[in-house]
Amino acid sequence: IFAAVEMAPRDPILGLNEAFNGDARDTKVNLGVGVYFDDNGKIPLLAAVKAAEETRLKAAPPRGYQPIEGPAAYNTAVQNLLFGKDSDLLAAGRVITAQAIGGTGALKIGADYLKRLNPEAKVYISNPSWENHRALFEAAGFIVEDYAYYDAGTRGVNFAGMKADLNKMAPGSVVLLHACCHNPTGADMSDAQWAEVVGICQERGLVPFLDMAYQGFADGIDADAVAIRAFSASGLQFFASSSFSKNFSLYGERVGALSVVTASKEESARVLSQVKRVIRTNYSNPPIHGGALVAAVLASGELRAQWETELAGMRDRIRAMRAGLVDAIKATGCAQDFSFVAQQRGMFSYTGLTAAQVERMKEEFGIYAVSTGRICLAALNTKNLDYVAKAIAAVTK
Ligand code: PLP
Ligand code: TYF
Repeated sequence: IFAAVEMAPRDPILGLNEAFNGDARDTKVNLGVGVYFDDNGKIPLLAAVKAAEETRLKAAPPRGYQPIEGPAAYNTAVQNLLFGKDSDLLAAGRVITAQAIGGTGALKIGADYLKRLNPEAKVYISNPSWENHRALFEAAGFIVEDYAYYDAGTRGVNFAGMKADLNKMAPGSVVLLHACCHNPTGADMSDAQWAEVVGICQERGLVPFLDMAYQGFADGIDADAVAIRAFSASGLQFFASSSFSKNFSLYGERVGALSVVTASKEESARVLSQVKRVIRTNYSNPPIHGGALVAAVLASGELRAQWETELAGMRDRIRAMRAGLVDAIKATGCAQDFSFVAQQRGMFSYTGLTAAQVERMKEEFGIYAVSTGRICLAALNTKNLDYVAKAIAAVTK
C-alpha cells in the first residue's frame, strides 16, 4: 500500500532544526525557528508557570475528560487577555472561546468550521505569511491566495497595495491578519492603518480572522491587542486564534484557543455548538495540563504579576538584541545600514539577506536562518551577538 508514496517536503522552518542539530561546530547559532531563548540560549521555564505547576502536582487532581471546548476558567482567561476584561462584547455574551491545541490547532478548528459555514469562500493571507497558514487553510479545502503586505523597499507595510487587494475581494472572503508581531517580516500596521482595514472589512463584508501568536512581545499585553480591540469596537463578527506557546514559553504543551465574535448571545450558543462538533471529530476534547497552568497563573494576582514581569523581560531582551545587532553590525564597518532591524516588532526580522547569503552564513559560520532572510532575534544573546554581526557583515560585503 505504500509502494508509490512520495517523500513529502520538509517544513522549511522546522527542517532547519534537524540540520542545526547535526552541525558539529560549537559556534553554531540557530536563528531559524521562532522560539524565545534566554541569554544562556535556553528556552525558559517561567517562574510563574513553575509555581503553578508545583501547586498542581501537589494537588494531584484526577484526569477526567475536559469539556469539548475546554474549561470555562481557561476560556474566560483567554477572552480577558484578548478583548480586555471590561469588554462590552464579553458582557453581551458575543464571544465564544474554545481551548485548542496551540495556535495551530485554533487555526485548524477555525478553518474547518469556516469550510462548513461558507465552503465557497476564498481565503487570503499576507504576502509573505507564516508558511503553515496557507497549508492549514488548503488542508481544510479552501483556495488560498495572498494580499500585498510587505514592502521590501521601505521594509514596512505596503499599505496602499494591501488596501487595493482588500478592495478587490469578494464579500464573504476570509482575510487572515497577523494581530501583532508579523511573522515573518516584523512589520506591523499602525493603529490608524488597522482602523482603515476594519473599515474596508466592514464595507466589503469580509470575514476577518486574526491570528495572535505573540501577544505581549511587541509593546505589552493590551497594546498588542489593538487589532482585536479595533475589530471588537466595529460591531463586526470575526475569528481570532491565539497561542500561549511564546508568551508563556509553553511551546510543547500546545496551549491555544479559538475565539469567535458573533452578533448576539443567542447566535453564540449556536456557533459554539458547531465549533464543538468540529472539535469532537478532530480530537474530542483538549488536553488538561498546559491550559490548567495558564488558567492558574492568570487567576492568581501574584502569579499573574510575576508572569507580566517575566513577559516584559522577554520583550525587553529581544529589543535589546535588536539594538545590539544594529550596533554590532555597524561596528564591523559594514556599508549596509541595518537600523531597520530595531524598528521591526516581535521575534522576527526580514533582514533582506538573500538565499545565497543565508547559505553562506550556514556553510561558513554555522549560523542558520530561513532562506527568505528571516532571522529570529530571540535566539541572539550577549555571547553570540558579535559573531552573528560579523557573519552578516561578511556575507553582505
Ligand atoms: N501563528 C503564527 C503567526 C505563528 O508564528 C505561530 C508560531 O508558532 C503560530 C500561529 C502557531 O502557534 P503554536 O505554536 O501555538 O501552534
Ligand atoms: O515561524 C516560526 O518559526 C514559529 C514556529 O510548522 C513554527 O511559528 C514554525 C513552523 C511550524 C510550526 C511552528
